Amino acid sequence: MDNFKESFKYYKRRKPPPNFDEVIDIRNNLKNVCDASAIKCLITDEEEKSLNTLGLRASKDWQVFRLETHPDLLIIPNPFTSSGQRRWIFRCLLDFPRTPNRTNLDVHGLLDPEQSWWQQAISEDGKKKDLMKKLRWVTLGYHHNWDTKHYSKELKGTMPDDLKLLCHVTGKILGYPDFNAQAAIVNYYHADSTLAPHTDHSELYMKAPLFSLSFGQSCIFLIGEEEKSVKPVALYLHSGDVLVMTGRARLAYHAVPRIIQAPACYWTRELNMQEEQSDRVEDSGSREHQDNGGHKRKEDEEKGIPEEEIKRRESDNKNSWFRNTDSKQTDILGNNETKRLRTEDITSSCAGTVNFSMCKEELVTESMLEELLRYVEHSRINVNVRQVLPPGQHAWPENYD
Ligand SMILES: O=C(O)CCC(=O)C(=O)O
Repeated sequence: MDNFKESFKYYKRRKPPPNFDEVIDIRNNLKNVCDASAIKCLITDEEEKSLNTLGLRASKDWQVFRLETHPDLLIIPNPFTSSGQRRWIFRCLLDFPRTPNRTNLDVHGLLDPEQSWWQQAISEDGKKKDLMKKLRWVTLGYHHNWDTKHYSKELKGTMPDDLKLLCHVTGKILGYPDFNAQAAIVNYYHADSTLAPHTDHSELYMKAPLFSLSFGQSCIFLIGEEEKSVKPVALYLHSGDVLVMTGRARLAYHAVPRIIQAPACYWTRELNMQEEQSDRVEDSGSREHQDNGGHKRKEDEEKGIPEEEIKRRESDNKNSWFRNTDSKQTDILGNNETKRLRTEDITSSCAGTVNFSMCKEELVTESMLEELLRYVEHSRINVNVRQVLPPGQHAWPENYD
């Protein structure tokens, strides 16, 4: 009996909608979940510094959980800052879907290889062809052939350095210091998209963990065992969540039966906060509140906002791309106009970072920025990163086709 399929169909169902009571939501309830933060390993100062560059919070602020039923499945609820999330969203939309990386649109001849998917998708012609909705996947590094279920020895794009570094440092924190990201599949989901039950077994080396980063809209993720007869467990994945499949979970059936509206725009959180603060300033008529972090903290405490959330907000604020200088900070808080996204802040912040290459050259106009954020208001992006070859092995076996 395929109990996995039954659960998949159940959570996919529209009429009547399923009951979501059993779905694990780590942000709200730790039922069936264990705190595994104690497994975190030390990283070097250099690596710790790189976290900030990669849009991640300090490792001491990360939480790690395991499911009671699946102790090899590790979940880090949103280790990203809001600006970090935006940065990765832009990477996935502006940079990754372009030659030499491969997309599902290549075989249809719908894309001009000289231009990025995004440039074409926002053009009048691209809108007619509905290119925005038609992009379903991009492969980075070794290309995965969906028909043969094999990686291609020859068809290989570059693995972006920032993504490699992100997985390397995250792996090190979780006790997998040798992880080497060699291939990634970036999945693009819309409201009605699903990903059918499957296992990931095309990699020649299955002992390495698999890293899965989620951005934009939320989803229900099902994780079972190696046999389809085992009924899977359902959990929510929200924007910024990092799922790491190790050990038995690495071999387990999994699927995405449903995209769910995100409970919050985690990727614009600190911008919303600034709006809130700015509104508050306008309400109170006093500008003294603006830079008074202590006051804000006290107010949040009085409102009953949990300590972890307060810290997260403080850290978001500190790391925000939109607060490059003190004078800007005052401006942002005091001036209505600065409630909007500031293109020039994004581009200049991008320019200062390692390998977030496209952002610095690309014409990120205000309308484009709005369009980028609109995309994730309706869609989910998942970056699924794998090691393909065993450690130290660079060549493919002779008989690999
Ligand atoms: O979208 C997800 O969370 C899972 C993606 C996945 O399982 C895959 O790409 O193989």
